[in-house]
Amino acid sequence: MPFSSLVILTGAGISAESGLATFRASDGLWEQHRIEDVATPGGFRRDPDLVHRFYNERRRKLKAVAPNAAHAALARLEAAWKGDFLLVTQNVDDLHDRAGSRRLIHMHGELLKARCLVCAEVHPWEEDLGPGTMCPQCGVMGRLRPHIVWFEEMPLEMDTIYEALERCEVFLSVGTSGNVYPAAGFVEAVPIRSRTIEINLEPSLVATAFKEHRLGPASVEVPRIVDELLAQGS
Ligand code: BV8
Repeated sequence: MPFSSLVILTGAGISAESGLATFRASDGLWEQHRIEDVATPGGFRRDPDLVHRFYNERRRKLKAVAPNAAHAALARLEAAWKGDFLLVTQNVDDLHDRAGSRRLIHMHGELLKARCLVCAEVHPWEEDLGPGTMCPQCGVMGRLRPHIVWFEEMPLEMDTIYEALERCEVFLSVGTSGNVYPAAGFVEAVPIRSRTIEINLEPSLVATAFKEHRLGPASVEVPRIVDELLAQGS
């Protein structure tokens, strides 16, 4: 089965070795803040300055880190893969982009983009956001939000993602705890005969839904499976 259809899902674990904290590790980002205070629409309505500070800090940190061997391996796989290929990330960092991934969907949005609540324009955004920030498109001040999908908001490009899942022959999940839906349910949406592989430091909450498991750091296990997939062509 040369170069079958491949869908890959990544989570915060693939960026951990680049130095970005994951969400549920002991040093997780959420430790300093309750999820509902910084990653929900209600939290932003209640205290926009707190939410802006939370994302401004993460945007600054992102400039100081770099993609790791796992990000590079997935970009290499995409470049050499002759079948259908889609990389879906839950991560809002740009490490897959910087590693060269192109057929990539950021289903939870992107830290380096801002969206205007007045004109809905999405802008690339590397600096801080705050009450004094003006929308380059409509000129209104202080109505820009991080282009991030918060809890209770609909993830992006779900139709494209489910179309790819429903016809994929290989589904690979890397570095996600299986806490957050709908991403955690993707493995249930692939055809029953597909190859399903989970790479993680420890079994995720949905590990039993996968046929194959590889426990270990992404920087070791992802280059390894990429070499195998390219050698087999499937
Ligand atoms: C939705 C952006 C539906 C923010 C994120 C009530 C009302 C509405 C919805 C719900 C509800 N109750 C529950 C829900 C569903 C909810 C949900 O799942 N909640 C959870 C907490 C129970 N989901 C949603 O709200 C989603 N939307 O359902 O909309 C809807 C329907 C109709 C109409 C409207 C809406 C939206 C979810 C998106 C939230 N936004 N991110 C931000 O980043 O600031 S989610 C956030 O968690 C990140 O994106 C992160 O990627 C994601 C998942 O976490 P993981 O990536 O898995 O990271 P984690 O730390 O958990 O795990 C890391 C793993 O890596 C670990 O297993 C670790 O062992 C491993 N690891 C660590 N190091 C390594 C490693 N592995 C390999 N190598 C290493 N070196």
